[in-house]
Order: sequence, then structure tokens, then C-alpha cells
Amino acid sequence: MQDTLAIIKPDAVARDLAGEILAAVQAAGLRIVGLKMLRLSKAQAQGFYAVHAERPFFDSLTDYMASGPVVCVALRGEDAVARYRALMGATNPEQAEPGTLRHKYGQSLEANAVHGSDGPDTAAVELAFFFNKLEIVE
Ligand code: RTP
Ligand code: MG
Repeated sequence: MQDTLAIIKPDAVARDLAGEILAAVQAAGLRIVGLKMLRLSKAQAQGFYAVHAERPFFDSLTDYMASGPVVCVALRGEDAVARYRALMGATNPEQAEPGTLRHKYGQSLEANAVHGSDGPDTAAVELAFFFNKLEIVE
């Protein structure tokens, strides 16, 4: 079993897509073991995406991630990191496969509806950013 962090990003939450996205995740066989809605400050968004600090899109990305509430989800399953990445699709919704979350719900390269950890080590760090032990259930 493996855990990963999903985030339903501000553009998708603002369009009331959180329920639909959570249902799609569950239908794909990933179990929700933690769930919360919150709004990141700019500084918190910068902390979460610190790996991208040197990228040209960092300022815009962190403005966007702080622009409204997000839904943070701890997911558990066999090979959960890769399975959830596959369900999300490519970063750019225009390149995402039909049937993936970003193809369905993404609006642009930046406002691409969902986030997912890119590996088990990153997942552990990202889950700890949002959830304490009591908030991961089972
Ligand atoms: P994420 O971390 O959000 O799951 O997305 P990802 O791994 O597929 O893509 P990553 O390279 O980690 O980029 C993080 C997020 O930054 C925004 N982005 N903007 N304007 C741009 O060139 C650009 N490139 C990426 C997207 O919101 C992307 O998900
Ligand atoms: Mg990433």
C-alpha cells in the first residue's frame, strides 16, 4: 500500500467540481484516508511549491494556488502515486489523454484542476505539509 497527496486546485473548487473529482478518484479504486478544505496564503503556497522556486512560472503559480480554497486529499492504494498521476493526465490539459482529470477539468497549463505527488518520497513530505497523524484515518 502507498499513500499520495492530491489537491483539487482553486479553479476546480471555484467551479464546484470537488465532489465530481472525488467521485472519479474513488471510482478509480483509490481510497480517501484524509480530507480537508483550506485556503493557502501566498507564503504557504511558496512553501508547498518550493521545488519550483527558480522556475519562471513560480510567482504566477503561487498566486494562483493562493487565489481561493483548495481541497487536500490523502489517497491510499496499491501503487497510489503512479495510479493517481495516470488518472490526472499530463500537466498541460491540451496534452492530457481523454478521460483524465486534467483533460476533463483543466482550463490551462497553470489552472489544470488537480495536483498529485510525483513520487513516494515527495508524497510523504507533501502529506506531512497538510495532515498530521490524527488526520489520516483507518
Ligand atoms: P503538480 O505538481 O501540480 O501535480 O503538476 P505536475 O507535477 O504535473 O507539474 P509541475 O512541473 O510540478 O508543475 C507544477 C504546476 O505548475 C503549473 N505550471 N505552470 N506556466 C507554466 O509553464 C507552468 N508549468 C507548470 C501547473 O499548475 C503545474 O501543475
Ligand atoms: Mg509536480
